[in-house]
Amino acid sequence: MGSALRDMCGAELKYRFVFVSSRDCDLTDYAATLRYFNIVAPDAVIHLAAAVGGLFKNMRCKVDMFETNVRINMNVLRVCHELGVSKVVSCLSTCIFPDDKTKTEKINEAMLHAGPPHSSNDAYAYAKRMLEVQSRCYREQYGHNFVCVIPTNIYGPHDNFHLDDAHVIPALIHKCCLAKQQGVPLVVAGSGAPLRQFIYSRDLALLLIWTLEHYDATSSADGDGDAGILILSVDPADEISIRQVVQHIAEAVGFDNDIIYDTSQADGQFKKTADNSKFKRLYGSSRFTFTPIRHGLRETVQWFVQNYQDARK
Ligand code: GFB
Repeated sequence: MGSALRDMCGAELKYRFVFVSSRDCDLTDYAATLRYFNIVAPDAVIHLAAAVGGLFKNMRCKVDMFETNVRINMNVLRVCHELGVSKVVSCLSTCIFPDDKTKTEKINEAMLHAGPPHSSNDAYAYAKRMLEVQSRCYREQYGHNFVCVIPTNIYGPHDNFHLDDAHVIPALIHKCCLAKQQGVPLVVAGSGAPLRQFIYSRDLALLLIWTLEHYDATSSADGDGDAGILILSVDPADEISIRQVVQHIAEAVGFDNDIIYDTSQADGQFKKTADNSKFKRLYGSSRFTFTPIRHGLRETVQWFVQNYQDARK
C-alpha cells in the first residue's frame, strides 16, 4: 500500500508525503520512532506499517504476528499523541472480524468485537483489534482524530510474491509464472471454494487520501458501536472464489497447462463478506469506481514479469 500511495502521490500536490519504511526506522523501538517522527514532524499520519502475510504465514508465525504488530501500533499512536499529530488513519483488515458472523451474515463495522476471529489468523486479528481499541481510547481521553479503515484482501504491484508467505494473489501469480516457465501443472492450495472480495492497491490508495480528507472520528455516518471505523471494500456482489481468481491469473499469465487443487492444504476462512454500505453512504452519489479484478490482475502480472529481479519474493 505504501508503494501504491507513492506511485499516486506524484499527482497529489496538496500534501508533502514522507514515506517511512522499516529500513528508515524500526517502529518496534519506541525511542527510534519518537526520534524519527520528531525529525519528520508530520501533520497527519497514514499508518500502514505492520507484519503481514497470507494464510500460511499467519498460521506459522503467530507470536511474530501478535508481538510485532502490537509493538508497532503502541509506538506509532503514542508518538503521534506526544507530537500532537492532528489526524491518524490506521489500517486493519476484514480477517479480524468474528468468524461466526462471517458464516451467516455480511460483516459490518459494529460487529468488530462481537466474537473470536478465525483461528488461522487470530494472533494478527487480535493485535489489529487492539489498534482499533487504542485509537478509540485516544479519542475518548484526548479527543484525538484517530480513525481506522478496514479493507478486504488487497493486491497489486510492489506486493510480496514469496511462494509460502504471500497472500493468495501474489503467491499464485508467482507459482503460475514458474509453472508456465517449467511446463508443469499449477498446484493451488486448498479446494478453491473459499470466497473473497479483493481491492486493488491503487484504488485503496485513492480511498486512503479520501479518508484522510473526509472521514473523521466525529463523522455523522457513525452509528452505535462503529465510531471511527470504516470498511473500504468492493460490493458484496463482487465477491469471487479462489477458483475464479486462479482462472483470471492463468489467463493473465497466458498459462494453459493443468491446474491441480491440493486439498491437503488449508482453505482458511470460507468467506468474510464485507458490507460496504457505510462507505457508500459517506462517499455519496458520485460512487467510487473500483478497478475490475481482471484488469487489476493483468496490471499486477505485467508488473511482476517486468520487475521479477527486484520484486520481493
Ligand atoms: O490471501 P490469503 O493467504 O489469506 O488467501 P486469507 C488464502 C486462500 O487462498 C485460502 C487459498 O483459501 C487458500 O487455500 N490459496 C490457494 C492460497 N493457493 C494459495 C497460495 O499459494 N498461497 C496462499 N496464501 N493462499 C488473510 C489473513 O486471510 O487475509 C491475513 O490471514 C490478512 O491476516 C489477509 O488479513 C488479508 O484471505 O485466508
